[in-house]
Amino acid sequence: MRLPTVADVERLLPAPDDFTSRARGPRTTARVGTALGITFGICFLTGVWSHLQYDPPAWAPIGPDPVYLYRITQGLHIITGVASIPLLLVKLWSAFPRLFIRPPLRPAGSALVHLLERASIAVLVAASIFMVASGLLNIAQWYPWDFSFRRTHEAMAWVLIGALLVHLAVKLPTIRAAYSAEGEPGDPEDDPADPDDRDEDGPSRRTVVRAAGISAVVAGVLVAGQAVPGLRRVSLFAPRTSDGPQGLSVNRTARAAGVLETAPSPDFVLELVRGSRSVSLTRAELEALPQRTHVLPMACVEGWSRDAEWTGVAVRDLVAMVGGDPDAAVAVTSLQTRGAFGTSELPGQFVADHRTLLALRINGEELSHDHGFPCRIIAPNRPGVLQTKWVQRLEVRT
Ligand SMILES: Nc1nc2c(c(=O)[nH]1)N[C@H]1C(S)=C(S)[C@@H](COP(=O)(O)O)O[C@H]1N2
Ligand SMILES: [Mo]
Repeated sequence: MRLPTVADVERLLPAPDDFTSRARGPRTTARVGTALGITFGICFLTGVWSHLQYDPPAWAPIGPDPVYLYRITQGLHIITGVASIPLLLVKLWSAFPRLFIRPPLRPAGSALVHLLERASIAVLVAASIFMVASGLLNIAQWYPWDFSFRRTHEAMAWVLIGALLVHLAVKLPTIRAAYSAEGEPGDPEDDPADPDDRDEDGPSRRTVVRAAGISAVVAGVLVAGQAVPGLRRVSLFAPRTSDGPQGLSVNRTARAAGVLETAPSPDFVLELVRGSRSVSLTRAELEALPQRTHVLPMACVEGWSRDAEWTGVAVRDLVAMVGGDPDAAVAVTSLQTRGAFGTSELPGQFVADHRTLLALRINGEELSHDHGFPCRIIAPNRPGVLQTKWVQRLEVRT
């Protein structure tokens, strides 16, 4: 028995011409690719923005205004990310036959160029799939990995955008040609009288491009209800549209945070610390301080967001009680014993804003245990993960 040769294996693989669907090919790929470029572009920019809001650098001090900014950018991030999924699938399908192009073996130079181009596409496809999959799993709050979601998702975004730019540069002539072929007389894909055309299989290019576009819009609408009030009822795919207690979803429950006993305890006191000065306040004492009420959104990184009416003590009033400046930064610590997000840092501009509250009530009711009883932070234009619940200690930085 002889071993199969390269030529034997080659004969078993399909060739690009074996794929007969007339809807595949550069014109479909270019159109769906343009749409995908737009959704990926918005998703990338809003993602970078989210990282800046999460951890504002000194050169980009992001403040409390506009109040709804993060709600909008992060809503868009999730909507465009999800809308990318059908576009990505159709694009891969339309270019799939090209995977079977036999690389030129000579001259060595063109073989190398071919290899590099394929490698960049491999990186692009792998990064795209990783971004979409890790983003979706994060929305579902399922972390079947050991790495930090935030750091890895961000690092891969840069890999993706780099590979995308290389891909665009390499394909620019093909993309141009694909667009300029549109509407030319004798366009074989659109001529039902063309006998060649009738031999080919499947739906037309127009049908496929249109279906990809409609699927992207439908996918986007299905998650949009997490953030857009009017779409709530049609958003079947939004994992957290359902009203949680007091009209607001819950990400981490009191049980998951390990505060079931400490948070409702009658011994609870809020510690207010500045240098060597410190003040302890019971919940009743907090309630006796001047209260303010503001309507502010809760906007989670996972794309869900909702307005609520919050009532509590302005953080700047508390800072003043220990003699701090009205725009001093404040370190927030919660009672939480398990998992991430138990602490946060309020930059000075948020403290200075009288809408930044240590909230005691939501929508007119006492905070429920899952929403952060006895007290929680709520500030305008902040990512949800920084709106710390079950606050136990506020330390003024100056
Ligand atoms: N201590 C603590 N606070 C927290 C969290 C947490 O895990 N621990 N989760 C945050 C996240 S990710 C969000 S989106 C908001 C949600 O607030 P809610 O559960 O009251 O709707 O709380 C934030 N506050
Ligand atoms: Mo969140």
